[in-house]
Amino acid sequence: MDIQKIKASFQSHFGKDAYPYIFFSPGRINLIGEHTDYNLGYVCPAAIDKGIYVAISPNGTDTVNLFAMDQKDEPAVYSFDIRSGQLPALRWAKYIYGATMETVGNGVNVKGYDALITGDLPDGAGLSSSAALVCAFLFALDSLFGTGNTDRFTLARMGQAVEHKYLGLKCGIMDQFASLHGKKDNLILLDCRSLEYDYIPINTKGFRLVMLNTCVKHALGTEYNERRQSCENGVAALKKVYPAIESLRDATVEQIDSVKDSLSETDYRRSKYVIQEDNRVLETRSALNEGNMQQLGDILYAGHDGESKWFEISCAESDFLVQIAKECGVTGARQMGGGFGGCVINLVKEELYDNFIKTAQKLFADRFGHQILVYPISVGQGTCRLA
Ligand code: GAF
Repeated sequence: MDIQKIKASFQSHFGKDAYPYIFFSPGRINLIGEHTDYNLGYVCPAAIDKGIYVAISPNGTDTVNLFAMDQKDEPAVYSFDIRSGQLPALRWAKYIYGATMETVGNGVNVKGYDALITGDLPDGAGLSSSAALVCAFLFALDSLFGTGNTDRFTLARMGQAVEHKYLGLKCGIMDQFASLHGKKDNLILLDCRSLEYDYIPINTKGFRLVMLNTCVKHALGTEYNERRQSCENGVAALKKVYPAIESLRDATVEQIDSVKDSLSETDYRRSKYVIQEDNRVLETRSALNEGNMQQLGDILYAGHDGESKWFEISCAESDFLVQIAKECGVTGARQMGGGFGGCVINLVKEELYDNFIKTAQKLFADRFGHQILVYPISVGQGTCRLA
């Protein structure tokens, strides 16, 4: 993205004298560990080099004026009074209102500001555009009106609170954590209970990581929260027999099997998926450390199978792409993110790459009547001020 162009757009929208600061927060991929974060387990995300850019300047009033220049689904302009306590009706503005209110709640004396939002991250693609938006604002408001020293763990928790309180999505902490803690060319192995994390350099020599966007958009909501409820039901059943269990992170496959009869079939299946997915993240760490790409690929396929059949968060388009990947000899593939569409991540041998992409594009278009989008993965830095 061209910073000068962003500044020029800001100035033409808000008036020539305005001179904005520019902040950036990235989207994320997740190699493995889906729906494990709110079960206090493990995840393996990374920030990507695409994200949300915010040009922002205090305006000396109590009013926040927003211009979301790429917005197509809803009106692109919105204003609110910081003291009104009125949740915006526009979905995109809710995130910014929430980030503003959480910053106020963190003891910062936030004043009115003008802000332009733009970016190069597709929304609804499972790449966490909403976490990128929220983290960009949390970081910017802390820098502009606070000390700028709020630690990134706190900002990640505030970002999660925005989803919970203002959007009603009972998400975990992975997306906000990854956006804020991204490091170029590194995956993050995060323990979502302790928030201890390790950076793992991405070393996939001879292979490429590529995302194929099904272009099936799905704003996470009821179905996501239902999955979380199933997991909580699983924990409640386990706790009766194993009182030390506080979350699915603490349970083994044998333990969930032993309480199968006290759960609905759906809650049992979903809880078991989470326990197995947690194990897959830990196996992924070993596979990466040993450079065992075949093992990593097998884990990705097993993860997709679990998402599709056990946790029920896949869709026909994602299943189709994973099947094509298998048939083309791709080492591993799975749907990525919260579910119900978005991107499939693929680990492909260099020499198979071109044929795989061509075949996937053709077969997908023949079957579903629209194109997939292809994004080679480039892992970048976390939230920062650019100017
Ligand atoms: C969404 C949520 F926001 C994350 O917290 C996580 O649960 C993810 O879905 C699934 O792994 O992105």
